[in-house]
Amino acid sequence: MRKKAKVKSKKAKIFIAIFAVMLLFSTVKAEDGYRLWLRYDALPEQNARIYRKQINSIYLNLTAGTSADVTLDELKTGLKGLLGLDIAGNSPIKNGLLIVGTPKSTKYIADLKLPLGNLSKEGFIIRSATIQNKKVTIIAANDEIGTLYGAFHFLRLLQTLQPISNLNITEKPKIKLRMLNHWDNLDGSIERGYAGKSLWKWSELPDKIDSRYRDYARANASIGINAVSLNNVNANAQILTPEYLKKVAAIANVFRPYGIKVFFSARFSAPMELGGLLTADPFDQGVKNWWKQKAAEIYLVIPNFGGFLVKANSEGQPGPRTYNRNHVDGANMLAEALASHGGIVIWRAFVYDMKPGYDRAGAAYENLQPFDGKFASNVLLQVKNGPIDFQPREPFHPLFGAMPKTNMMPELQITQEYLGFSNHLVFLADMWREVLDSDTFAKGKGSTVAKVADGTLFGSKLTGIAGVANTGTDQNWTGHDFLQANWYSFGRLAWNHEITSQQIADEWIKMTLTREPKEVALISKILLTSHNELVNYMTPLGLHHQMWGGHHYGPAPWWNTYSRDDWNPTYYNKADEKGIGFDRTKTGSNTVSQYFPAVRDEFSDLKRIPDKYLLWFQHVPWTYKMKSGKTLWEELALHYQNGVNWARQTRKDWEKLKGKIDDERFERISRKLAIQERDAIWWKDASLSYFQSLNQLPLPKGVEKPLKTLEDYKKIDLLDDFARGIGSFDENHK
Ligand code: BDP
Repeated sequence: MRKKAKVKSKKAKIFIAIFAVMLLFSTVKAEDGYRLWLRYDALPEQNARIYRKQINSIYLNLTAGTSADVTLDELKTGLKGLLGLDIAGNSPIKNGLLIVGTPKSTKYIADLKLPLGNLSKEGFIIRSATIQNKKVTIIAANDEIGTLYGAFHFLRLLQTLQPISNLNITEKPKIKLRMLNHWDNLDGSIERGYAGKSLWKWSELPDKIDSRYRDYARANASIGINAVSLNNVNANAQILTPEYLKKVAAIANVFRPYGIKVFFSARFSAPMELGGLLTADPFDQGVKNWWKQKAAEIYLVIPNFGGFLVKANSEGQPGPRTYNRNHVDGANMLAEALASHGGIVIWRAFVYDMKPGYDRAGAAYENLQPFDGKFASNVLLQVKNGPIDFQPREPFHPLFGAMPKTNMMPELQITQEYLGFSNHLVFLADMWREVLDSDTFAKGKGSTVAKVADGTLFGSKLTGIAGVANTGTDQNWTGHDFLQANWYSFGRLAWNHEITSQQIADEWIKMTLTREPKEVALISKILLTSHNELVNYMTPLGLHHQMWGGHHYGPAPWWNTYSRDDWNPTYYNKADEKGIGFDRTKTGSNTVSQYFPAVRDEFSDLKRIPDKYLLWFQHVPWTYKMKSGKTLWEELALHYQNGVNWARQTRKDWEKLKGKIDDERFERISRKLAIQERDAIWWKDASLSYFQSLNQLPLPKGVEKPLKTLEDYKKIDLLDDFARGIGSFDENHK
């Protein structure tokens, strides 16, 4: 008996030991994506050994504010993880010392007389130096927040295995306000959010502070994001109540050391909804007073409050035009309420009203351009990258360059409302580069959108760029592990719009997935080809808004039943038996004339317009001979097919990475890539079936026949989980 019991307990012990090891292993190696690009796992020993000779201790003596703690914390965590170093904060001068501070806080830095002059608060210098005959590295800035950005930059050098022996880096952000816009509702849902619920737990706040707020702030600071608007632009006035202001203040407190200011969307009719006023007319004294008092109340609770983001008179939102006032009247009234507190108003230019025979692409320009020079100096006009609405590809918005006396801020969408939600891998840095590099010709050649955004074209002092966030409560933050790269890219480009998408891809891959050169090259090929190919299988050659209305996921080029014409795909493709495309030239809506002459002339000329914008600006016969010598129909069909081929090839490429990255992420990404391939085929087949039903032309060689009939595609209920790819994929996939 006793022997048996002993055997049993021995077995039990072994079992417990195995279980414990497994548990340890699973916690250490849990590759759930939560750590984003800030993983700090040990570097390969041969690299770490070299780095440890160059860095082995820290001197950080910042006392001015709270960013000091987080800077020290970050460096300690980073250097411990990457290099295995245990370091305290105040080592004496010796070889390998990392000195972090401002000229005010640190005499060593003051003595070096570094050219920090025009680096503002956020810039920094990282330099290798010799002090008292010892080789040290300096991270210096004018302000604590600059040292935090410098620390993240330095850690990135290690994470991406860059040399650090002879550093001479000077960085400062090109754009002042680098902002995420969350479209989060106060009930926890997210408009156009595909990665779970809202990160903000309003019912728990202000008493309970979710640990994710800090992790989120840290991730943002690591890429230079310094402003966050918390709630949906389709706003609920409740956020302006004293109860909610306390909650917002609690979030703002977590963000502050990370250099992040909080904003929120203010509902224009709040004085009526909360204040019991009978109007929200911006000229009404009672209304003005209400906003002034509200602003004072906000700043008492949140001293570094950023300001309001406002969607007015757009898609049912209230605004000044409800009272026969205009956008300037509304924006300036709010701006005045915030001005004495240093707050700003971000007024959205996403305004379009349906009129008979109108072209939605021209609406924002018509509504806002006439007000150039009239907005208060603390107003930023936030303009979407393209004239319609976050399509897979749009030409740049004609308002860029057209309002030289107005502070203007591009709005990009990181969340993939029209680009396959969090199911499709697409690297948006490429798309954003295309927009930022677009030449408006406002002041001759070289007047790029980037120069409008950074203020250098017209000398604007208040500059900004916003991205609609793709984060949520999913453990990996963004639903698809790869789409973390878009959050990362937005921050990097907002900081420096000159870095290439190749560089951003390389950094992100090395920090997040692998540093093995062969694998990095393969993954970066996937990333850098993805945007073009997604456009190919969804909306090639300038097609746009071909998604089924409402949720904007799958193809429905035949859809024409919305009461508002401009929500119907047929309104945008104008396809019939003879041809396809939206004529925006002189013979059509002529909204191409909103661009400066050089651009207008290029896009109006069938011979000169780049293929990628063709059907955006021109209505073209199916039989039109393209630059390639093929007909438009052949080209179009081949573009769809190319997109499908890419999706297939990408799955094959991904398979090659099995065993090269951890199984968890490998499997999760594999499943998403399978959905993407299925959807690419669906897009091609549904779109070509429809167009073919109009033009009756045969498919060119090399294009696969659709799997189903047009009627089958029309029947797919896009509201079911299968269609959106979030149902059980394996059951449904064929
Ligand atoms: C559209 C979205 C809608 C947003 C709107 C906006 O479909 O959910 O509210 O943009 O930007 O793309 O205000």
